[in-house]
Amino acid sequence: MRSWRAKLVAAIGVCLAVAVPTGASLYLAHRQSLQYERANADAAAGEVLRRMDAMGDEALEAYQRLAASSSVPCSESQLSLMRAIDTSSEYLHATGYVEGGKLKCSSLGTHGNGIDLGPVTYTSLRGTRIRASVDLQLGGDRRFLVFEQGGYSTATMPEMLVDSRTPEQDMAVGAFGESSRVLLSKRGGFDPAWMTKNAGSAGETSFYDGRYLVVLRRSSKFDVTAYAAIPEQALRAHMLDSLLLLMPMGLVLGAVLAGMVLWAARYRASLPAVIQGALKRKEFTLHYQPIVDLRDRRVVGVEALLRWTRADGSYIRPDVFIPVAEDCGLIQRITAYVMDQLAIDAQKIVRARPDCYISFNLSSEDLHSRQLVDSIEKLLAKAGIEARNLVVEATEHSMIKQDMAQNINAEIRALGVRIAIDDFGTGYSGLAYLTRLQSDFLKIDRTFVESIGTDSATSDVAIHIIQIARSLNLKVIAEGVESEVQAEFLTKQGADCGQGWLFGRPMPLDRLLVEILGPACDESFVQ
Ligand code: G
Ligand code: G
Ligand code: MN
Repeated sequence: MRSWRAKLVAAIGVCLAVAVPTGASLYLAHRQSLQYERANADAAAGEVLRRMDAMGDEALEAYQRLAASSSVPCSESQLSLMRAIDTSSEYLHATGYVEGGKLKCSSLGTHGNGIDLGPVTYTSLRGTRIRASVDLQLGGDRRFLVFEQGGYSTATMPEMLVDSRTPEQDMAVGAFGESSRVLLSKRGGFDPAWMTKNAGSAGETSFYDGRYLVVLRRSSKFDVTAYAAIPEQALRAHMLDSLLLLMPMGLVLGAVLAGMVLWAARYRASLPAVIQGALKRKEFTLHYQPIVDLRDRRVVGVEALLRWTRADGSYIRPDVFIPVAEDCGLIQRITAYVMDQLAIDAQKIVRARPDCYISFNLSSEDLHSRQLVDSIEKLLAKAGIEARNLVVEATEHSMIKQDMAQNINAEIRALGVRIAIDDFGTGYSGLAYLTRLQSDFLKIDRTFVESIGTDSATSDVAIHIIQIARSLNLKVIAEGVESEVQAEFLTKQGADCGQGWLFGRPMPLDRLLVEILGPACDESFVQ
């Protein structure tokens, strides 16, 4: 059942390891190509807009210069001014004089009765009369964009506004009158629906209409909007390019991740056998971490913590192998091992400090078997220590089968051995349960000590746990105390003891005996 579940978890892990990077590379390719194309379209629309604005500026300047010159319309001096304007401007093909809708004369010469310019297509917001497609009768079928204001006119070849090179060959570009919605110049495909989209207050917008990715840029000066549009095929081609670049990376990453998942699964599957071997070869050792009275910082106890260094020197953390041992039914053998070692070490600790206690950790399986009580009795006898020198630590979680655990708890306490509830606050048992359970110490989990003084949601939990413990007459041990600030806060709130790097890290027995167990323990913690 367990191996079946482990296989399922591994299979799901492998699927995710492959699917996530592959999916991510697809998504990235899509996003990247869209971003790239949008930037291209934006640059192209920007270029059209720049030319439209430049042409508008040139036209305005031409009307001003012609109006300012006091020469008679169509006089020789005015024609030469028109020619001068033409040569100095980039986008104006011709400047001229208009009367009654007819071009009487221009920089190209006089036109007799005048060339009929045809109907005005629309009048812009600033009053310029615009004719979108005028035959100036210069031969051929060339059509001009003619602007007229105050009797003077300018003519531009619309192709000039859109003939710039674009990175995408099939990019469509053009410009239209913003308020009139009249197309002024275009190259490539066009959809009148684009003109109905509002470029917004920023004067710029982009959208995908199902066939084209379109960018609109509205002039801040004139009543015109430029656009650039990239057809779907071009988008797809670029997307494919990005994908060809990103997909192999995604696949390699997926394969590496899948390999890691498989490795981790196999490693975990092989651990039970390795743990059994380690028990035989005695690769486990116990380290001890001091527990101090918070008022005077004197050592009142030590917690035994299991350490596993393999023959090859690699270190395996208890949070890795303890859950595996619990899963595969090896935890009771580990506990027996710990208690064997403890019998030897406890004797030395108590000899050095008769008023100190030693605590050790139990798992849920341990608390479900009466054998534990016998083992504890044997341990006390073998070590030659008193019951008051021993404390067992059990997590809330480990007491799930409440009735069973409650009975064994009671028997342990009947021996005079005290019980600490470990990692308090991380389990899920109710308060009612805590009142029924007989115990002596409550250990505040280090996550709640860590958050002291921060504005995280759990920063007040330590205060509440201390209050609960006091109302139940339990001594409070705060775990994971790393700073003076935490220690002072906990002392002020009424916690009794502290354990953590501030007072001492877990260490081998010989170091504990030399460095920590100096002055006598505080009597009040030993009954
Ligand atoms: O100190 P350390 O990081 O090694 O502890 C990690 C976890 O392993 C802690 O939750 C601790 O309670 C648990 N642990 C350490 N030693 C033992 C042990 O001997 N038995 C059990 N069941 N758990 C232990
Ligand atoms: O059994 P328990 O879950 O209480 O184990 C205590 C755990 O906390 C061990 O893993 C131990 O190494 C670790 N620990 C002890 N003191 C500190 C500390 O001050 N800071 C941190 N981060 N971990 C600590
Ligand atoms: Mn513990």
